[in-house]
Amino acid sequence: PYIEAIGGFYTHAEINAYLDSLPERYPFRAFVKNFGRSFEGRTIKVLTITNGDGHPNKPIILIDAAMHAREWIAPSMALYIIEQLLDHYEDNHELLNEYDWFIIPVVNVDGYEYTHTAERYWRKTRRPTTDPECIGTDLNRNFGYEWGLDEGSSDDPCEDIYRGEYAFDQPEAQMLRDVMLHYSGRLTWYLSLHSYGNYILLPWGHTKELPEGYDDMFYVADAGAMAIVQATNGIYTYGSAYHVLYATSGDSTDYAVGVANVSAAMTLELPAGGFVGFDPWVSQIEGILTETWIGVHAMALEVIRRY
Ligand code: 0X9
Ligand code: ZN
Repeated sequence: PYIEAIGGFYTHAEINAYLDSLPERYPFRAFVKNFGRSFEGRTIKVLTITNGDGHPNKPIILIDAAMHAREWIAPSMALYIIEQLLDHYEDNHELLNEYDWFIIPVVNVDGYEYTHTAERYWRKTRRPTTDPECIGTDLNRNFGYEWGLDEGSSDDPCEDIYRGEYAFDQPEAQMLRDVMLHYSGRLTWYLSLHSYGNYILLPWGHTKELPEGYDDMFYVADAGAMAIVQATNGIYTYGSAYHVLYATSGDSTDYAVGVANVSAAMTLELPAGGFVGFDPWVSQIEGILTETWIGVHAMALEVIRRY
């Protein structure tokens, strides 16, 4: 099944079928692992891309998307990155010389499916909560580092930033934790794709303090934002999430840096589109993906230079 990222939006089943087709099309360069199952039993797939030189234990660039179900441009961006690294390998081989890339196009698989079948602007998971009236937990408040702060998350199951009953009570967050811990020590850069707002958000989300290594992360974000701004005359804002956007407690980038030993972690909020921001017209997809790729490419080069 051939998918073209710029061609439209795709369901979880279509994306999984596409991922499964890649190892055969790109032997020795694309590998697919089923890393976990969602609450509703869907398989969550992790795609590994290498340059095929067989070198084990290279440092890793980890990218995920669709932690929030309605942010459809994010999994499309993950697919576009996959296309750049596989179909356009000749242009991008320097990104794969010293690094392997791990890409998880859909983390919140149940929520993502739900936005295709029932409620377009659903954000959270689909697991019932202690409140029979309200379903779903915000995966990006469920990670176990400084989890549970009232500034930046909610204990109310009916809120969109509900943090869950305890850290990692969501299987999808467990899956991402397990990937991070399994490859901890090799993980150099973790990029979490979200929408929207043209932000590159760095840790911490839970405090106004800055983490160790903030300066290097900042220069990576700077490289990405400046590359996009030069190409588009647009605006990108970058800095610590707490300062630039708002407080978040229990998010995946804080966990990556605070626990999983990731050198640089950031949240990329892609540009808005469509009626409400989360729903770009199909005609807007190509522009958003090509513009964002300029930034991701520049950040990857800066990571390679810096770490
Ligand atoms: O609130 C969030 O989870 C993210 N924004 S979104 O509109 N996609 O929901 C921002 C999270 C940023 N947190 C850190 N960088 N720590
Ligand atoms: Zn989001």
